[in-house]
Amino acid sequence: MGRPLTKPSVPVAHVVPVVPVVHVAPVVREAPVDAVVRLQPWRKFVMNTAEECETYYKAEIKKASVPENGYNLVIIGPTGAGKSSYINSIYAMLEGSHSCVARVRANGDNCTKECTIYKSKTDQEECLIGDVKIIDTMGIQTDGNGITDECLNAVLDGKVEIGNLDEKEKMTKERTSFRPHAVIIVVSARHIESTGNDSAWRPVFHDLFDRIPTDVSSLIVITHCDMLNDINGDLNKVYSSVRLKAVVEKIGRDIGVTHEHIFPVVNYVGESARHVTPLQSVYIWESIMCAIRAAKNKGKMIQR
Ligand SMILES: Nc1nc2c(ncn2[C@@H]2O[C@H](COP(=O)(O)OP(=O)(O)OP(=O)(O)O)[C@@H](O)[C@H]2O)c(=O)[nH]1
Ligand SMILES: [Mg+2]
Repeated sequence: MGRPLTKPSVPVAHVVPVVPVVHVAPVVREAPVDAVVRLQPWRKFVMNTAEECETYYKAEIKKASVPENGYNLVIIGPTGAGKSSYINSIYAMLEGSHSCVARVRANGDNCTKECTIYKSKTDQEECLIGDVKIIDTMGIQTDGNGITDECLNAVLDGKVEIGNLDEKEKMTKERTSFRPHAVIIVVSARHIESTGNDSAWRPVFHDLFDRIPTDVSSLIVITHCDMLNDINGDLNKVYSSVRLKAVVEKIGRDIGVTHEHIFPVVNYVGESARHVTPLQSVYIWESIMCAIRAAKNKGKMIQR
């Protein structure tokens, strides 16, 4: 059994006191409002411990991603949001150790320069996510330097040129064989927090959703949650962070997404990438489970 995610109710032990009880009027101190709010999780874990959650998510993913179903998950979002890091995080969990399949940017430059497809190296029967392919894309930028409109449309239509396929694969693949079954829109919590209501990003997101074909599911993954002030790297605080809750609400309000399709994660980057832990993985498992289920069920999940 691992560490409980929420405090289980402790049974009251009946102990006979061996020393006389001195009755002192209790000092009642009211908890600061902020502390009360912080302790109230706005989202619950499905199980009591991170390990139990992992077991549950893995079983659900296995059920949804049977090998004969090949699903394409396309990752889209602003440059620097953490799209490639999210893919690395998924593979880190699948492999149980730090994975660096996708190149992540280290400085200001946008890093992913071409659409890249990732699939598990292990046999489909053995791989937890079966024949699920994850397609990384170039970042969206408001200054016109990111992914082009044409490329974005091609990605959403499955007709994009995938950079890392060898010539033989390119020849044998139908160009539409990369049509997405689900689109994962990756946004940074810090970015959303810092954008005002008149932000240039709002029309970009609206435009993006309008382009997603109606039979393709979409969901949102929020990265950089560890960097919000009231989380500050403490993964236990993700679902009780007031700031993150505000970010989720802002996305829900501005983009028109229901909260159950928004998934906060902390990617395996930097120091945290050294060890894959159940607690950090829980958030990522939940998002990928929902993406695979969405791919299986099809149909747009965004309510606008
Ligand atoms: N602290 C923290 N850093 C993150 C997280 N996710 C990504 N990063 C960092 O954010 C930076 C950008 O990550 P990338 O994965 O390259 O972002 P991207 O969306 O693929 O960027 P482009 O390829 O340029 O579109 C890197 O320095 C990552 O280490 C996260 O959840 N927490
Ligand atoms: Mg990238």
